[in-house]
Amino acid sequence: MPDERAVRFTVSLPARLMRTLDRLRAGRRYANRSEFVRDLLRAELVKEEWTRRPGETVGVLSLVYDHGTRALEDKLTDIQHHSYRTITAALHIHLDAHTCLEVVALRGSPRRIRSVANELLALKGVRYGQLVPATRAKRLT
Ligand code: NI
Repeated sequence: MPDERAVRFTVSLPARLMRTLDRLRAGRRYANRSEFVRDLLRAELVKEEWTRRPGETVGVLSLVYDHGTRALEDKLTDIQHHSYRTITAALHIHLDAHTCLEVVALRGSPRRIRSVANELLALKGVRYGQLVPATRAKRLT
């Protein structure tokens, strides 16, 4: 982490909004407002990375699917092999006799990651899935 001095500044908020800030901070177990506000700003930077900045980023896709759906595992594997440059790792968990959870790590442009994720999510037999944008954290400090 670069050695950069913290800068203090004063923020004025309506009392009600300040109570909301403290409620959210406490609910998410932050010990102080500064660390909470820093992470809110970092979350905005990740959003910006995924919407406005060119270049490579990373994401995590979860997939829950029925192990018994005909040819689904073959299709999932085919797509993952075809997209081997984008999919860096996959973890398969057998949740019960019929249901699988797969966690897939993706790397590439936001557009490419979304495209591969959507291809996997759209397969028949995938019951639930969610792409979670992550970051290479180049601009978060
Ligand atoms: Ni399984």
